[in-house]
Amino acid sequence: MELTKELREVLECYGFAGRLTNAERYGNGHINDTLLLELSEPEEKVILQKINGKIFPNADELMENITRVTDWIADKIRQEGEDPARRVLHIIRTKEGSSYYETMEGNAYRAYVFIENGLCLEQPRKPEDFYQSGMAFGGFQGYLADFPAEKLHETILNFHNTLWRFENLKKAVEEDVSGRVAGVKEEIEYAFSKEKMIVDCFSQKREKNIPLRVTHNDTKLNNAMLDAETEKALCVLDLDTVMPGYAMDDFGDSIRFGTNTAVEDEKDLSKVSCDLELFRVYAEGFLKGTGGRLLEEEVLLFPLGAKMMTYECGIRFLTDYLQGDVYFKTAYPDHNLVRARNQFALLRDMDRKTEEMDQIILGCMKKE
Ligand code: ADP
Ligand code: GN1
Ligand code: MG
Repeated sequence: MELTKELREVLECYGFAGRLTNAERYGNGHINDTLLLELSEPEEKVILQKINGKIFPNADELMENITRVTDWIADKIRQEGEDPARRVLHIIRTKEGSSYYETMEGNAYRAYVFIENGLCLEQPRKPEDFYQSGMAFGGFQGYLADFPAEKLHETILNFHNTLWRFENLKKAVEEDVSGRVAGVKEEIEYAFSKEKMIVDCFSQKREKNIPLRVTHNDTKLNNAMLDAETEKALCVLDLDTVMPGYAMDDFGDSIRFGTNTAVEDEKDLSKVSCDLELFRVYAEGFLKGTGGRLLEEEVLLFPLGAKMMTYECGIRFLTDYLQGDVYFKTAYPDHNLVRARNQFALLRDMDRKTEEMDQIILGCMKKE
């Protein structure tokens, strides 16, 4: 890959010891631009990310969160007598000792030590993979259970406030800036028909006093890393959205992505469904990872968390489609619409399977 003037400026400020031998785009994230840098003499691999400034305008607060959380987890791992090297992200500092660098153009870049021999999957190859990712995300919540939440900045306001997302969709429909509303009447109608579920979820959280915890908030399977050799959980990546949140949402977002029998942008909706066996193994792994720290009331809301996160992601894709694809990276013009339809198909299937999901959760709670 040809280095731009800006990238050369970034490399200069990091002052890596080795000579750059290769730089290429890496991973499948929808938000940041991720590069893998390979250096030689001495050999080193680095993940360099251009932080998406439209989504995260305050790099200072963002990186302060990530520094605090990664330092905290590394300490916990050391206290367990283990080596944190591959178990948590490690920020590489600039020559001046900063956790990120802002270029002359005003873009923020950060660098992480590349974790060797890791696996980030788009779909579980087998149920055990999903169990392990449950362990990783549940464990993440476990490590942060006594973290002082008030020290965290809210990097994206209203991130998992589904009611706010719903209002945003309504606004996007009214404004119709891209003239796309007429072509997606059916999807909009379906999204609007779910208002009761949102309201009901909010009342349940209030009535049951569901606590706010420090959560990851973006628990997609490809944000957890497994060890390629042992196939066991290694660490959790993509810490941009670590903020106070609900356990049911971290659980639910993983279910949305990982139990889907198709990929998130599969166009053939007959392939989309929620795999209940994967739902069960994830619940087991996640609960094991949290180490019994969650209240019964929180765990009982897990199936609703899965439906809410699937719905929320669906309306976020649909809103972005109506707004002209300004948020998520897209590879073709209808990409966001395809993703929205996919999430709605998954939600329809989850609605059919709610009772079974409830039974599975009850079964897991008995085992714990
Ligand atoms: P985005 O916010 O765009 O999703 P991520 O932080 O999730 O960006 O990074 C995208 C991908 O890059 C991850 O899914 C993973 O495959 C890879 N990745 C990120 N950080 C590391 C790391 N430190 N070591 C190895 N791979 C990484
Ligand atoms: C984005 O960054 P990435 O690709 O892991 C998004 C999530 C969505 C997801 C849908 C900061 O996640 O909220 O659920 O895409 N992250 C942000 O695939 O908006
Ligand atoms: Mg990611």
